Amino acid sequence: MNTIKVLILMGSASDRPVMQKAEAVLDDFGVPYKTMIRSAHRTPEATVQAVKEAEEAGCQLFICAAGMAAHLAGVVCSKTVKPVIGVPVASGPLHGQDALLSTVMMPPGLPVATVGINAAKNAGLLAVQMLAQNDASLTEKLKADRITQAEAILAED
Ligand code: RP5
Repeated sequence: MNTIKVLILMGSASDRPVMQKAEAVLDDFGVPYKTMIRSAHRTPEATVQAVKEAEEAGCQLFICAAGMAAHLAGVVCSKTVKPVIGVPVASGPLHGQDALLSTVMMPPGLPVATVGINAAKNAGLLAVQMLAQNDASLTEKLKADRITQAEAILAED
């Protein structure tokens, strides 16, 4: 695996349309990442292996997206002490309510920073904010992004 700062994992290829918004943010900020499809339930061993290989490649944090009984972020959290951001995906008959609770309600001692249902853009931005703690260039880009957002809202008057 080439050097990366973020590993994006998603439970199924069907999650990809949602997660492309996180990829777009990382692309915009110039953060090197890799995306893989790994499932807590369908490919548990391969999921653990992906975490191990990502850390060896320099990965600083994980973004994990899954729908329904969404245990991917929790399983990844159990295998690393790097930050894990969870994205509950609205797939299935409960429209992401199940994934939200499965992702956010971790037992004490194993935190997953959970964003809103399908909120992949925020997951990408939170990842950039975490990396910006040790990167002045990313900090400046984030400040510029906030100004751009404000200007866009005000321009809608
Ligand atoms: C979850 O089940 C996946 O993350 C996806 O959101 C959902 C449905 O998966 P597919 O049946 O589309 O593969 O594990």
